[in-house]
Amino acid sequence: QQSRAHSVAVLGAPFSRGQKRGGVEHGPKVIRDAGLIERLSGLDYSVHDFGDLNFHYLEKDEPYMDVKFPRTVGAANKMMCGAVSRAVGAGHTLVMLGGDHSLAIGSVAGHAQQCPDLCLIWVDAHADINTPMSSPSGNLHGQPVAFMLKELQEKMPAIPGFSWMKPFLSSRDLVYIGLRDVDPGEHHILKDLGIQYFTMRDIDRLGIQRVMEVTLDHLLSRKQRPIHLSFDVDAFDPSLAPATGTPVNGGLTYREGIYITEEIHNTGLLSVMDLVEVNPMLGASPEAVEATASLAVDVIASCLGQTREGARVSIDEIPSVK
Ligand code: 4U7
Ligand code: MN
Ligand code: MN
Ligand code: MN
Repeated sequence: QQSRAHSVAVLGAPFSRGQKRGGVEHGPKVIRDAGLIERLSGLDYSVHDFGDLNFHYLEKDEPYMDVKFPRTVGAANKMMCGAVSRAVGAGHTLVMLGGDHSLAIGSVAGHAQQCPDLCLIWVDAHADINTPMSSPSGNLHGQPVAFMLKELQEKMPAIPGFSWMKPFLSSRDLVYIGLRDVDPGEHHILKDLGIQYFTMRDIDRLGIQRVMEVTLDHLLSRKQRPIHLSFDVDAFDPSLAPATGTPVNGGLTYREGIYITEEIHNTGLLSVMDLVEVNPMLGASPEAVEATASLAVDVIASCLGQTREGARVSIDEIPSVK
């Protein structure tokens, strides 16, 4: 655990076939350009930038049922799974930069290969738990959680491109935070499986402090185990994160978002995080794109120990008159 805490690996995932809007494949570049590597190095980590994965977009990839680009998304996630598994196996804390949220299938699957007892915190406006049958859009970025859950196994058809994986996560090991746009089929699944979730309304009622207390208690009270954080930037209010494909009004404030990540850091158990759905082609202006990317950097830095009270330093690092 100690050696792990001192080495952070960053992996870019320029991929967009989990949804229809172009540009989200440039997410890793704008997040790096906003100063990610420098910020993490400043937190006293040895930072390993693994660069970007090189995904292949298959030319012939007909929809299966209504699911768009199944083989392309399946192959990308197979590659993602291997890369995340190797990085975690080598002892790094991993930061995955998306790309669209379909990539979480491979990211969490690869993490689970090394840490079968992991738990998952999904911060998002959306539940991303549609099955191919319940999905209103056919876009795989709205379905990643359905691929992971053991309890949904018999509701999932065999999708071409995904034969390399099988479900690995129990629904009790997952908590959602920030929900405010949940499809009817998704709501049914959440209730049916008794999944722990906090909508924006719950945050309004309970406050973010209580939400994090219940979240961490739910996941960690029986035993301490590795945390996978999958953070969709659209969890934030669109006024803060405008450059994203599926914005929904009434999202997290800056302070709520950062409180979530500070609490996760304070557990000492964060093992892998995804920061996804930053799309620089969708900001109304260059400033809007920069604001979204810089928010993404703040979220990641806060997950890795940047605090609002300032860093602890030894007394001889502080300039004095004598
Ligand atoms: B994201 C949606 F129908 N639920 O399935 C769907 F509203 O990764 C949106 O959270 C999914 O941004 C959004 O297509 C996926 C839709
Ligand atoms: Mn979302
Ligand atoms: Mn999402
Ligand atoms: Mn989105």
